[in-house]
Amino acid sequence: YWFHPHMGLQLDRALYAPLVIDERDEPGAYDVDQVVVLDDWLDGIGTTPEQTFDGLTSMGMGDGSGGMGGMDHGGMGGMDGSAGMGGMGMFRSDLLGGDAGDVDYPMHLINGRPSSDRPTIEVPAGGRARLRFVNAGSDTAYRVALGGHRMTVTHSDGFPVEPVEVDALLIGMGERYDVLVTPADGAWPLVALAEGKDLTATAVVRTAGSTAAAPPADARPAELDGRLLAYADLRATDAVRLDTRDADVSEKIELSGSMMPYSWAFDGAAFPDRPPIPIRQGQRVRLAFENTTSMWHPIHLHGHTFRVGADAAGPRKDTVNVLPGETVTVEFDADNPGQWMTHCHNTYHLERGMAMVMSYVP
Ligand SMILES: [Cu+2]
Repeated sequence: YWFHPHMGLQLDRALYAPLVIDERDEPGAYDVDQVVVLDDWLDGIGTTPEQTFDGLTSMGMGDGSGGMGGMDHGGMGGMDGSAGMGGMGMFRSDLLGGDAGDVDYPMHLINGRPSSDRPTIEVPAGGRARLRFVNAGSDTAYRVALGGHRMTVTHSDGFPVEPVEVDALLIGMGERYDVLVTPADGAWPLVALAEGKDLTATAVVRTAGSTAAAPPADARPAELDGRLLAYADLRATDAVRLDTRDADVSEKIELSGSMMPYSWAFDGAAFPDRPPIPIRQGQRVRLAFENTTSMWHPIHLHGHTFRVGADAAGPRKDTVNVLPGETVTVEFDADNPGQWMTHCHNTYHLERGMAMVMSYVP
């Protein structure tokens, strides 16, 4: 897990930390336990997050000349989109169904470090490492692979899944995956490709005592284009499955909005205007997120871990990527009374109001 604020754009200034909860009877056997936090970075080397947000929200407003009015105010560094903004369909990804992101980050980080100062993860020779990936980015999905190796996925958003072997993972903002790897002797590139943005964050996985040369800092291992984990590959373990039963509350929520004007919301109503969904303790709740926008959204629910899809074996998660044109259905049991947000985990979409409340009522 990880914890972080939902106040303004603080998340894009790295106000967050990982949180690892060890199971009392953790069945996994591994020699190294390493959190791998992925992040997109611009503060101090590009525009500030606030300037970036102002630039995005001023698109399509102003004088309307060529649809770019309003972009000429201070801090945006001109009209070429090079100063933090990557809107206007600049970033494309087939894996994300179209528009990959809104913000042009100059740098991508693993555990707070750029590729020029990349971290090394040391694993005993012949040993097994558990890597806990967290995408703490604000506007970037990462495609992650370890050169020369496959990874065995064991957990989705903190919940166990039946182990599945893949070459690469696509991780949306807010998503977490745990994987096991047993590196062969040597030094291997762990690469997080900023999906659709053509930049990488990297680390080196090195076996103890290996004198192998470090892989190039700009390595793009073939595994990035190998077998990619799909949600359909993930099956919750028996112990954490959510049984199938009729929903007491069933709501469709439209993911709505556009780049111009820069407007993101649920059902066309930015927070707090979308009415809360009332739920009662003990109810089964089904939410269908229908994405009618041209951009993907990682949708996150607070206070609960839902099941993705209608199958009892669907993975337990709390964040799910919904691609353009897709409808993703999730279910959860109302077992944690309170007022809980569900929101898009794109920090800039959230700041624009892509959030609403699940409200427990008596
Ligand atoms: Cu979004």
